Amino acid sequence: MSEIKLVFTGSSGAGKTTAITAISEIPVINTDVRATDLTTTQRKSKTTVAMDYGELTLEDGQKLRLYGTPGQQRFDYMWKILIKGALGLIILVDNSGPDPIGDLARYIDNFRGFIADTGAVIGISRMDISPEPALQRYYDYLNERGIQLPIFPVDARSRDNIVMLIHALVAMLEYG
Ligand SMILES: Nc1nc2c(ncn2[C@@H]2O[C@H](COP(=O)(O)OP(=O)(O)OP(=O)(O)O)[C@@H](O)[C@H]2O)c(=O)[nH]1
Ligand SMILES: [Mg+2]
Repeated sequence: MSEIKLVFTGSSGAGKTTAITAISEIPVINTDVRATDLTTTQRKSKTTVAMDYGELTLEDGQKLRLYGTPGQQRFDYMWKILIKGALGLIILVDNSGPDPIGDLARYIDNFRGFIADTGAVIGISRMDISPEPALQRYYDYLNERGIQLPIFPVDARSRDNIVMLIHALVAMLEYG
Protein backbone atom coordinates (compact mmCIF):
# COMPACT_ATOMS: atom_id res chain seq x y z
CA MET A 1 0.00 0.00 0.00
CA SER A 2 1.69 3.21 -1.06
CA GLU A 3 -1.37 5.48 -1.19
CA ILE A 4 -4.13 5.22 1.34
CA LYS A 5 -7.40 7.10 1.44
CA LEU A 6 -8.72 7.75 4.92
CA VAL A 7 -11.97 9.45 5.85
CA PHE A 8 -12.70 11.49 8.97
CA THR A 9 -16.34 11.58 9.93
CA GLY A 10 -18.37 12.40 13.02
CA SER A 11 -20.65 15.02 14.46
CA SER A 12 -20.47 18.73 13.69
CA GLY A 13 -17.89 20.37 15.90
CA ALA A 14 -16.09 17.12 16.75
CA GLY A 15 -12.97 18.45 15.03
CA LYS A 16 -12.69 16.81 11.59
CA THR A 17 -11.55 19.99 9.85
CA THR A 18 -9.29 20.86 12.79
CA ALA A 19 -7.68 17.39 12.79
CA ILE A 20 -6.95 17.36 9.06
CA THR A 21 -5.56 20.90 9.28
CA ALA A 22 -3.34 19.87 12.22
CA ILE A 23 -1.60 17.08 10.31
CA SER A 24 -1.77 17.96 6.62
CA GLU A 25 1.51 18.73 4.87
CA ILE A 26 -0.31 20.64 2.13
CA PRO A 27 -2.68 23.59 2.63
CA VAL A 28 -6.02 21.98 3.39
CA ILE A 29 -8.68 22.31 0.77
CA ASN A 30 -11.90 22.87 2.57
CA THR A 31 -15.39 24.02 1.99
CA ASP A 32 -16.18 25.67 5.29
CA VAL A 33 -18.77 28.40 5.17
CA ARG A 34 -20.14 30.71 7.79
CA ALA A 35 -22.67 28.67 9.74
CA THR A 36 -26.21 29.88 9.32
CA ASP A 37 -27.75 27.04 11.28
CA LEU A 38 -27.23 28.13 14.86
CA THR A 39 -28.95 25.13 16.39
CA THR A 40 -26.37 22.60 15.25
CA THR A 41 -23.25 24.76 15.09
CA GLN A 42 -23.75 27.21 17.89
CA ARG A 43 -20.25 26.72 19.29
CA LYS A 44 -18.32 27.69 16.17
CA SER A 45 -18.74 30.10 13.32
CA LYS A 46 -17.90 27.84 10.37
CA THR A 47 -19.05 24.43 9.19
CA THR A 48 -18.01 22.08 6.38
CA VAL A 49 -20.60 21.77 3.62
CA ALA A 50 -18.87 19.36 1.23
CA MET A 51 -15.45 18.10 2.29
CA ASP A 52 -11.97 18.72 3.64
CA TYR A 53 -8.89 17.39 1.88
CA GLY A 54 -5.34 17.12 3.15
CA GLU A 55 -2.29 14.90 2.70
CA LEU A 56 0.24 13.31 5.03
CA THR A 57 3.24 11.14 4.20
CA LEU A 58 4.22 8.67 6.92
CA GLU A 59 7.89 7.97 7.81
CA ASP A 60 7.80 4.77 5.75
CA GLY A 61 6.76 6.69 2.64
CA GLN A 62 3.10 5.77 2.67
CA LYS A 63 1.06 8.65 1.40
CA LEU A 64 -2.24 9.29 3.11
CA ARG A 65 -5.03 11.14 1.39
CA LEU A 66 -7.22 12.57 4.12
CA TYR A 67 -10.85 13.41 3.52
CA GLY A 68 -13.21 14.99 6.01
CA THR A 69 -16.97 14.74 5.71
CA PRO A 70 -19.47 17.38 6.72
CA GLY A 71 -20.91 16.62 10.16
CA GLN A 72 -24.35 18.05 9.63
CA GLN A 73 -26.97 15.48 8.64
CA ARG A 74 -28.34 17.72 5.89
CA PHE A 75 -25.09 17.24 3.94
CA ASP A 76 -25.03 13.47 4.44
CA TYR A 77 -25.21 12.77 0.71
CA MET A 78 -21.49 13.58 0.74
CA TRP A 79 -20.76 10.70 3.11
CA LYS A 80 -21.41 8.05 0.44
CA ILE A 81 -19.38 9.93 -2.13
CA LEU A 82 -16.38 10.44 0.13
CA ILE A 83 -16.24 6.89 1.51
CA LYS A 84 -15.83 5.38 -1.99
CA GLY A 85 -12.41 3.79 -2.31
CA ALA A 86 -11.46 4.60 1.28
CA LEU A 87 -9.32 2.12 3.22
CA GLY A 88 -10.08 3.33 6.70
CA LEU A 89 -12.45 5.46 8.73
CA ILE A 90 -11.87 7.74 11.69
CA ILE A 91 -14.98 8.58 13.69
CA LEU A 92 -14.61 11.68 15.86
CA VAL A 93 -17.11 12.25 18.65
CA ASP A 94 -17.50 15.56 20.52
CA ASN A 95 -17.67 14.55 24.15
CA SER A 96 -19.18 17.91 25.10
CA GLY A 97 -22.21 17.51 22.83
CA PRO A 98 -25.71 16.80 24.14
CA ASP A 99 -25.68 13.08 23.18
CA PRO A 100 -22.18 11.83 22.36
CA ILE A 101 -23.03 8.11 22.64
CA GLY A 102 -25.97 8.71 20.29
CA ASP A 103 -23.61 10.50 17.90
CA LEU A 104 -21.28 7.50 17.86
CA ALA A 105 -24.26 5.20 17.27
CA ARG A 106 -25.39 7.30 14.33
CA TYR A 107 -22.02 7.15 12.57
CA ILE A 108 -21.53 3.46 13.26
CA ASP A 109 -24.97 2.80 11.78
CA ASN A 110 -24.31 4.95 8.74
CA PHE A 111 -20.96 3.36 7.96
CA ARG A 112 -21.67 -0.14 9.29
CA GLY A 113 -21.05 -1.90 5.96
CA PHE A 114 -17.74 -0.13 5.53
CA ILE A 115 -16.69 -0.80 9.13
CA ALA A 116 -17.48 -4.50 8.82
CA ASP A 117 -15.47 -4.81 5.59
CA THR A 118 -12.49 -2.65 6.49
CA GLY A 119 -11.58 -0.85 9.67
CA ALA A 120 -12.27 2.15 11.84
CA VAL A 121 -10.94 3.87 14.92
CA ILE A 122 -12.83 6.18 17.24
CA GLY A 123 -11.47 9.43 18.69
CA ILE A 124 -13.30 11.16 21.51
CA SER A 125 -12.56 14.89 21.45
CA ARG A 126 -13.20 17.85 23.74
CA MET A 127 -12.87 15.72 26.87
CA ASP A 128 -11.12 18.68 28.52
CA ILE A 129 -14.37 20.62 28.18
CA SER A 130 -16.55 17.72 29.26
CA PRO A 131 -14.96 14.68 30.95
CA GLU A 132 -18.33 12.90 30.92
CA PRO A 133 -19.25 10.44 29.51
CA ALA A 134 -16.11 8.53 30.46
CA LEU A 135 -14.41 6.32 27.87
CA GLN A 136 -15.84 3.24 29.58
CA ARG A 137 -19.34 4.30 28.55
CA TYR A 138 -18.29 4.07 24.91
CA TYR A 139 -16.69 0.66 25.42
CA ASP A 140 -19.86 -0.52 27.19
CA TYR A 141 -21.94 0.70 24.27
CA LEU A 142 -19.75 -1.09 21.70
CA ASN A 143 -19.72 -4.27 23.80
CA GLU A 144 -23.51 -4.27 23.96
CA ARG A 145 -23.53 -4.16 20.18
CA GLY A 146 -20.78 -6.76 19.80
CA ILE A 147 -18.50 -4.29 18.03
CA GLN A 148 -14.76 -4.17 18.65
CA LEU A 149 -13.11 -0.91 17.71
CA PRO A 150 -10.29 0.98 19.41
CA ILE A 151 -11.24 4.21 21.17
CA PHE A 152 -8.78 7.01 21.97
CA PRO A 153 -9.24 10.30 23.80
CA VAL A 154 -7.95 12.99 21.42
CA ASP A 155 -7.61 16.71 21.11
CA ALA A 156 -8.25 17.40 17.43
CA ARG A 157 -5.92 20.41 17.63
CA SER A 158 -2.99 18.18 18.59
CA ARG A 159 -0.90 16.90 15.70
CA ASP A 160 0.57 14.17 17.91
CA ASN A 161 -2.88 12.96 18.99
CA ILE A 162 -4.19 12.74 15.44
CA VAL A 163 -1.04 11.12 14.07
CA MET A 164 -1.32 8.51 16.84
CA LEU A 165 -4.94 7.83 15.85
CA ILE A 166 -3.88 7.38 12.23
CA HIS A 167 -1.02 5.06 13.13
CA ALA A 168 -3.46 2.90 15.10
CA LEU A 169 -5.79 2.76 12.12
CA VAL A 170 -3.06 1.99 9.57
CA ALA A 171 -1.66 -0.74 11.84
CA MET A 172 -5.14 -2.28 12.10
CA LEU A 173 -5.54 -2.23 8.34
CA GLU A 174 -2.17 -3.86 7.73
CA TYR A 175 -2.16 -6.47 10.47
CA GLY A 176 -5.81 -6.69 11.50
N1 LIG B 1 -11.11 22.46 23.96
C1 LIG B 1 -11.02 21.64 22.92
N2 LIG B 1 -11.37 22.08 21.70
C2 LIG B 1 -11.26 21.23 20.68
C3 LIG B 1 -10.83 19.90 20.83
N3 LIG B 1 -10.88 19.29 19.62
C4 LIG B 1 -11.32 20.21 18.76
N4 LIG B 1 -11.56 21.39 19.38
C5 LIG B 1 -12.14 22.63 18.80
O1 LIG B 1 -13.45 22.26 18.39
C6 LIG B 1 -13.77 22.90 17.15
C7 LIG B 1 -14.01 21.84 16.07
O2 LIG B 1 -14.40 22.49 14.90
P1 LIG B 1 -14.25 21.85 13.44
O3 LIG B 1 -12.89 21.28 13.26
O4 LIG B 1 -14.72 22.87 12.47
O5 LIG B 1 -15.31 20.66 13.53
P2 LIG B 1 -15.87 19.75 12.34
O6 LIG B 1 -15.94 18.37 12.91
O7 LIG B 1 -15.07 19.94 11.11
O8 LIG B 1 -17.36 20.32 12.19
P3 LIG B 1 -18.34 20.37 10.88
O9 LIG B 1 -17.52 20.74 9.69
O10 LIG B 1 -19.37 21.40 11.24
O11 LIG B 1 -18.95 19.00 10.77
C8 LIG B 1 -12.60 23.81 16.82
O12 LIG B 1 -12.87 25.09 17.33
C9 LIG B 1 -11.42 23.15 17.59
O13 LIG B 1 -10.43 24.06 17.93
C10 LIG B 1 -10.47 19.44 22.14
O14 LIG B 1 -10.10 18.29 22.38
N5 LIG B 1 -10.59 20.37 23.14
MG1 LIG C 1 -15.57 20.48 9.25
